[in-house]
Amino acid sequence: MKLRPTPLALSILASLTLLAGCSAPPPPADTRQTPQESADAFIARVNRTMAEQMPLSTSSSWLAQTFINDDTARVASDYSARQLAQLNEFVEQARQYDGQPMSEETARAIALLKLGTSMPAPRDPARLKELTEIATRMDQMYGAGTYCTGEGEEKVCRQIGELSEVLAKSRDYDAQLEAWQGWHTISIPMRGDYQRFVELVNEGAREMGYKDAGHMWRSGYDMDPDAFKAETDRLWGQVKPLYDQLHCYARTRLQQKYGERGSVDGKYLPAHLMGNLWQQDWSNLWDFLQPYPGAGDLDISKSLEAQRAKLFADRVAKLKNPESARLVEEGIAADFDIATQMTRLAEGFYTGLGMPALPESFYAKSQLIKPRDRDVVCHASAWQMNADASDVRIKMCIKPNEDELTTIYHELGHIYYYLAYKDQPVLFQSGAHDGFHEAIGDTIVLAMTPEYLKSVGLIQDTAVSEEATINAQMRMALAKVAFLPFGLMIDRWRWGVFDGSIKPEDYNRAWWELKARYQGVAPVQPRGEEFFDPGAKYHVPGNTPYTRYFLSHILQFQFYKALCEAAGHQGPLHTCTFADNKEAGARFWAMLQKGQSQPWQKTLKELTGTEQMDASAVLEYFAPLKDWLEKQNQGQDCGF
Ligand code: X8Z
Ligand code: ZN
Repeated sequence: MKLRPTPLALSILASLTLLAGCSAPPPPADTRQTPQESADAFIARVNRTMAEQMPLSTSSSWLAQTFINDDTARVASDYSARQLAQLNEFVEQARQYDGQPMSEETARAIALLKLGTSMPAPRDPARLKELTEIATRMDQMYGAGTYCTGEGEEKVCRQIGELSEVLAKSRDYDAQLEAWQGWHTISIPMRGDYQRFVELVNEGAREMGYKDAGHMWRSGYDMDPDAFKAETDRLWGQVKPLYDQLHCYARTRLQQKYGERGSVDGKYLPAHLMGNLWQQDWSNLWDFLQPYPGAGDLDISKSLEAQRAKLFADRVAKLKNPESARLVEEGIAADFDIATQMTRLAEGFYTGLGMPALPESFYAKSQLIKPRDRDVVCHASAWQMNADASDVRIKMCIKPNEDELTTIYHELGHIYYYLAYKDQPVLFQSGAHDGFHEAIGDTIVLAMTPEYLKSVGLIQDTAVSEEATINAQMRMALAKVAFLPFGLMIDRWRWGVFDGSIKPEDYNRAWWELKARYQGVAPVQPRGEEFFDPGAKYHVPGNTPYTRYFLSHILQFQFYKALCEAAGHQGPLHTCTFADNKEAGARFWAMLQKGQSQPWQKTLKELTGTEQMDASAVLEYFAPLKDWLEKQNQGQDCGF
């Protein structure tokens, strides 16, 4: 992850990105401290240096993720090392201001500087270099992850896209199991690297004055890190009863579909049957979890696939000589056309709120579809390439389905945050906290009601009935409620790994214990320590903190409710869309512009009237579904 300013999604750039790296050794004179430099002057110099160095370091990360090979890895590791060394130097220089009087703004900037990376690096140059090389290698290993079967001419290799597609579409028990297990082979070679990575970031965190890297991560929330942990427990307690109902319903349906094999020990959801490699989103099980088939057709994926098929057919119809090489070309062109149309649709939601159009360079420079000729990190991310945000991009491998469409809205949430806070000093160019950054696009996804989907031609009709309401609620719940315990368990695992309570010889056991405890999910065959299943989830090798997504899944309902109120919505919360509402857009934009310039509690209050994260808006939104689920689950032995 990047150093400070680079916001979160950047974060996604992961371990490599640290914000400002050096442009070339020796460090420019500006990075050296002059005697008697005031704290204000020091922070101004840090901001200036980071802004200057941002384009080169982000470009090196961009290349390493969009063109995976040893050369890009070498360059990216090198920039990451320079940047981390630079950060360590700035943090060291900042110590001289400890306890001195200074403006609130400068004190905040200095505090943020110390939290400027999720990959704190040892000061020792050899170990710092080792760390950045490991981080880059794990990131690229994940991106290049491939599962092959068969030999010679029979050899078939599949990457994350094809394997995910099996879980999304096939209902064959064994085909799903093979795809799931196949993907989990790609992380086996990461185990040693990860263990060393943990030692090195812990050393870096300790040198900065934290107990370990997890303690450092928990310190980034304008509150005591222990209180922060308690806060996540409290929020989880608020939503767990809703999750339990959804879990029980899904398990019953799985058992109806797969018999005894539909659950593990009659309690847990089988990891490979949830439509998603990590069981974090169950939307793909719509075919058999849909409460009322036919009541309100919400099959957006079908409609996007049809649009892509039409784009392809129109291209083929124009061909004079449709030989197979041309058909492949036209297929790729159609993939690109539909990906661009989906992105323009998402942009339209933001501009409809009164936000600016994306710069044209966004479309020229983004990676929207998977290139044919090389490995890339397909995991979606949003990039701010320079401090004035004149160059912003997304990197995705878009396919025409609902999941990907909502991910585009999510990524554009990051992009609009970058655009909104571009006039802040670099150290304040970040989300109010990282959960805010993750929540922007998702708040908009909540406003994609059936009425909105119809207005943009993604569904034909909106049905008004109790059945249709439950269907629409279930569609959201499979994405948002199913996610909640997953959002929490990843960092429960990493916090334990960083503080030493989870030992390397227990990495996998601890992982599955947490999956069982929080998500109620289990593998159908033993997953011993010969595997390293955490490494099969992007954010672990990518070193992106994950609690942000849990917080986002609470906050986005608070934001949504506030924006609905701003738009004058009357009636039940789940019926609101603020699409095209300029008042809601202005309120949202005002929040984004603040960036990280003030404590998040203040920012939250300005939008919602409260300083607390609170799941009551989640519960209000899903109240109809919760009632319905409780009725469905009557007589079942729920719980896990
Ligand atoms: O990683 C992401 C985004 C990029 S910040 C695509 N998300 C999490 C995930 O995929 O695991 C969004 C939801 C959760
Ligand atoms: Zn994100």
